[in-house]
Amino acid sequence: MLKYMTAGESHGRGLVALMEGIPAGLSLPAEFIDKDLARRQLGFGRGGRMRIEKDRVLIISGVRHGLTIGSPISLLINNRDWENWSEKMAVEPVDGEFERATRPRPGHADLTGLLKTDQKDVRNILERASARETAAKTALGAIAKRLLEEIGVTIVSHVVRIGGAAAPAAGLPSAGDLDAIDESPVRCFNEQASLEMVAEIKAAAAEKDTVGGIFEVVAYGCPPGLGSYISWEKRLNANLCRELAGIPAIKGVEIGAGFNLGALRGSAAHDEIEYRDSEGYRRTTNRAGGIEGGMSNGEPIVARAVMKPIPTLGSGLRTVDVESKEEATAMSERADICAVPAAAVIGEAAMALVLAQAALEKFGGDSLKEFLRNHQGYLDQVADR
Ligand code: EPS
Repeated sequence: MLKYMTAGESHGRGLVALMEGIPAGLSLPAEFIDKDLARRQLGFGRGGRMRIEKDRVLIISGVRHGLTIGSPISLLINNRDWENWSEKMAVEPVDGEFERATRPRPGHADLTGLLKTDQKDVRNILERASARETAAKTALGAIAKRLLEEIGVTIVSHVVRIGGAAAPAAGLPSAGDLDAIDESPVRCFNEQASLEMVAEIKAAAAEKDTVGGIFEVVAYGCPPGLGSYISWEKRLNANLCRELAGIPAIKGVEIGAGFNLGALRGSAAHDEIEYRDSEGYRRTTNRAGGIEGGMSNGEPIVARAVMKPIPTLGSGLRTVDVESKEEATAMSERADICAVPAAAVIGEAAMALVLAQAALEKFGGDSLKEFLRNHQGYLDQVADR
């Protein structure tokens, strides 16, 4: 069982992540995690904060001499910006009263968070609701990716839409394309569409507006049988949707042909089965996005998620001041114009966490050796059928 949790406020001292369930003996260099932290910071349209931070992980526990030892792994990512906030976000009581943020931004957690927790300062809500948390999630996802690498599972993400600019429907990028995708300022695998996406972001910025989009995440190398048809909480598709929808600002998730399946007849919606001596069972198409009956079916796992435009607008939406109850313009914090390229990297983490969880459930093992032995035994069993 893989358990994980994050903590930390956007302008607090730092972010913390905790993970239990990774077997002993897995090589886990901090640089492996740092690489994804850096990738999460990229993308045209990010705000000023990304120029302040240079996220680096400090592994506090669970790793010795480069290898996991089976105990909980804990991570710390310091917020460089903390030095500008150490008083405003002090843990200890401070003298005097700070001006409260009272003009909640529509689209954010601000107003409902205040009502729910019976607090008066929007800052107490937004500090945790901020997508800064996703740095910690990305770090956890990198650990999951490291484990998955051992069983030949690789994950790639790319941006397929930003506002009105969409990448043409083409084949899926492979894991080997990841570096080329990361080179694009919007992490799009099509050069022309990249330019159009950058133009969309520039146009939104010029009008003090923001823009959302859609990213796709693909996992290669999953054996058939991760997840289960037995009950809802073990269904791989359910867990993938939950993890992806848990990324801030995600409003929709689809797997494979997704919402388009609603328009198709059954005869055109499924993936017929073939058998080849060299490859075993395979599908002629992949409309299911690699998941049938709540289980991976051996084809690439394909999920897409839509991110709404960031609700913090330079221009400010109409709101109500929660102290005076007067009409007001929503507060404007520093924010991104577009964070879809970053969300795609976080989507990789979501996919990795779900697949690592399912793989650990299927193969178990307290040591990497045991995990790999069980994995290989299962592959042999499948090959015999
Ligand atoms: C983010 C850090 C935040 C924002 C952004 C994502 O830092 P700051 O609030 O200091 O600018 O840049 O989060 C949001 C805009 C949001 O609405 O959640 C990060 O590390 O990714």
